Amino acid sequence: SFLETNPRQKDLLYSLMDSYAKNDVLSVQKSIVDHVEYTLARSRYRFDDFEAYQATSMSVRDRLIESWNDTQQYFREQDPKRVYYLSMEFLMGRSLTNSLFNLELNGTYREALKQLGYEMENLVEKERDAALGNGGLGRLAACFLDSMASENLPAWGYGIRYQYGMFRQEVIEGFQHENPDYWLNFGNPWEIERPNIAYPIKFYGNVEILESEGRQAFIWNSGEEVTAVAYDTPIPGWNTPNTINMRLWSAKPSREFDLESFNTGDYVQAILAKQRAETISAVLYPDDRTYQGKELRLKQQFFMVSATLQDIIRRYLVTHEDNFDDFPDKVALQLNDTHPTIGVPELMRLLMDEHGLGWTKSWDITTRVFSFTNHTVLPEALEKWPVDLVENVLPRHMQIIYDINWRFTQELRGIMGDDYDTIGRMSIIEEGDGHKNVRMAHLALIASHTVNGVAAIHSELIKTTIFKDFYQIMPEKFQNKTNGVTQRRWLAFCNPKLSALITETLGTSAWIKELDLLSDLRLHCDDPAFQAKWAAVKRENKLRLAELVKAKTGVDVNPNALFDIQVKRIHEYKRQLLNVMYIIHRYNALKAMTPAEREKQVDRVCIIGGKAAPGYDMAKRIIKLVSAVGDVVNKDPDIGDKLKLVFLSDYNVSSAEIIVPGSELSQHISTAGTEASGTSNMKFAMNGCLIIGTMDGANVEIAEEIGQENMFIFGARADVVPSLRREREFFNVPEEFYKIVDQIRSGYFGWSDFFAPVCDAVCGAQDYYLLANDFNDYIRAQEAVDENYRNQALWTKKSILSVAGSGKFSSDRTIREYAEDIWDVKPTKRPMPTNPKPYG
Ligand code: IMP
Ligand code: B1N
Repeated sequence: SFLETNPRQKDLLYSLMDSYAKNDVLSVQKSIVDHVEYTLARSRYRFDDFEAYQATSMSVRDRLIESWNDTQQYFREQDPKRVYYLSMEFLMGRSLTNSLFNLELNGTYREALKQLGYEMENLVEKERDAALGNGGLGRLAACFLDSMASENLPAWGYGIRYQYGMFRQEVIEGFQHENPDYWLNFGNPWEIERPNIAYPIKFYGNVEILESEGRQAFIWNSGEEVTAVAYDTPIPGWNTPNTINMRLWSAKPSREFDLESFNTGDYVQAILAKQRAETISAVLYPDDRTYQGKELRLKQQFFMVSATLQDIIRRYLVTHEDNFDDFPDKVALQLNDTHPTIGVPELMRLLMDEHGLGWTKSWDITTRVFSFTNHTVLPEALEKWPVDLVENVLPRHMQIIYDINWRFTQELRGIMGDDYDTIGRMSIIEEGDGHKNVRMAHLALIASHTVNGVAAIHSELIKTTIFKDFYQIMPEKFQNKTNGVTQRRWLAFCNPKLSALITETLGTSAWIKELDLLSDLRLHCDDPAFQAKWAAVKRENKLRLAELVKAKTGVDVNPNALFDIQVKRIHEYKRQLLNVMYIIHRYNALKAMTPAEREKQVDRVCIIGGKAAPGYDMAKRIIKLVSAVGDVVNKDPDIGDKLKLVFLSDYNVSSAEIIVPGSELSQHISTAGTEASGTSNMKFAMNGCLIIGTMDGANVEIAEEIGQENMFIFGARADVVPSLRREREFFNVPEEFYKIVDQIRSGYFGWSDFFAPVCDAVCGAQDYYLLANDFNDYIRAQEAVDENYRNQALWTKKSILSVAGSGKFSSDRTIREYAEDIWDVKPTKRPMPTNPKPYG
């Protein structure tokens, strides 16, 4: 290389940067003020909180880049097997606090800023959330990045740099309004644009088949080409010098000129057509768990995986000169649900058409690198692309999918003969009245060496429901990887007071890396002095949450009340409606009491929050119902502080960081068998919040770890749900339930016509999610909540035991399992940095 033949330049370059950025208070101040002056071009004598936030972030970013560069350099030298996490969503939230803590620079920066006249708390609030995800699936990807960095894995996240993330929700008179989230408006200090890491992405056109030397060559003449440009975000690990990378692709017009428009002289039209390329990465689809057969979405998926695979192959070839034999030993590709599955035929195409490998070799490589995570059994979420659409947008890929399917169905015939029913059910192509669809889950399963569910119950369910036929013939592919969350963001940083108390009590902060250590808190659960400290922390966190509620809703809530929370996407299967119906029941009961009786009841503040997909009519009606019930309850002078109900708008990662620590009871009440895992349940438990929930998703394992006696479990179990749906012979005749439905229907809360469809959806055979069946048992569980809350010592003990039992739910544990059982990647920790910097 240039430097090797020019040792003098190398000496010069080294002497210019022979040490790492210094991390004493004065150096940090200098670096912040330098950024104010030279990067922001503001006056170093006067800059506001937002500018201080920007300059601070850029100063932190300088330090992240050092660590990032050295880590990537080390990975290049070591050339370990790398894992690539492919996801259409990364719900990262804010970065400042997380970066400062992971770099162990929080104290220094806080002090540096204080001396300059700025409070860290205020600057932190200036950061916009990076909300490139819908909910659990996208947040899981973000927790995984944190854990992969902290576990020193040679890992990458790959996704899309949407210009508009998850919409900002405003609730006006109970109705949801969606506002665009143009999060990049004031710049994003955490990303680094890589203009020279760019790949062409093709769409449309046709495929030519050329015969040469007895072999067929396939030439894809595309009809549209865009460029994918890389933007990198450094992801620092905790307590390690490693910093890994999240690479997001942004669509730019390609440099190639569209020949036809050029020749016809329509220069301006040609430019405008190019400009439209940028729409590919413009916006995140806000439809959580519902599949929409939109062409743009397919183009987004292909755009992401094509750029990613080209980048991965380029990286591989740097050290493996045109020989793909070792590719499966160097590359693991994880599909986060089916969304990146078009990467399967794209890898086949790249290997065959661009790199000249044969089918057999390409298929062998493909099936050794891909693994697939399923996140839902809800039929409306399963991706099925119309064959016509795929043929039009990606003609070569449709051919390859047909070829994969032909070979697969031949294999099936070898196994099961002429059982065409089963073969038809398993085929990648779904045939139905004139329409053909590509079943992406089948493609993902066939091409992957492993498929996993995200909680034990869910991993069992996929074997008996959506993937039953596949489980019969390839049981060895099926695994479980119970989800987890990062305890750095979700306990250590978002709940500093509880975190300090835990560290003091355990005598170590090692739990921030080894969460199982929390189990020793059990030794202290009966100690009244410890309980008092624990309760005092919870109270402070409740006050913080009460401030948030006041700021957002104008409602004053009583901090002595039980804080009861349900925050998550609004969806019928999550049964926010069941929660509201119980609140109505509670309200009716309070109204029927004498003032003296009423006085004896436990005070409750009920908080419901979450976004509805913009096209999800029922979910929007449910939001309106929450507001309407809240309006009646909150204004009723008989009720006062006994019961409050608020809808907290625009629930997102940074509001969750306040809500979770301040909650006492949290609701995870999906119909058993519908919530694949849930991850907020883990966060709430980790922060000493008790769970009321069904035996669904990860709740089942949380109950195993924490003990059912420390939770409020109710409702039908998953194994009886199908027969309950069929037979409708409920365990209890829920008379009370139907009375409440009628109360809503009759206009007690206003809007009777508007709520009629909501009422219809839970009556009789329409009640798919079995609200009526579970209602009485839910009331029983809620009564147990009150009884427990009256005994504050008992409640606090259960709160301590919740935290003590949450060690399993660290995403570090999840990632270690993926690394060992699926990816076969090993920790690759770079040596600790030394000053002066190593030369070479
Ligand atoms: P769950 O569905 O309750 O398990 O929530 C999944 C996680 O997604 C939450 O804990 C939040 O951290 C995150 N999240 C952020 N914004 C949203 C949102 O608008 N809806 C749902 N989840 C969100
Ligand atoms: O993934 C989470 C789980 O904890 C939740 O239980 C599960 O519901 C969630 C299509 C999805 N499943 N499917 C989606 C999201 C966006 C989209 O366009 C489907 N999200 C989940 C993490 O495992």
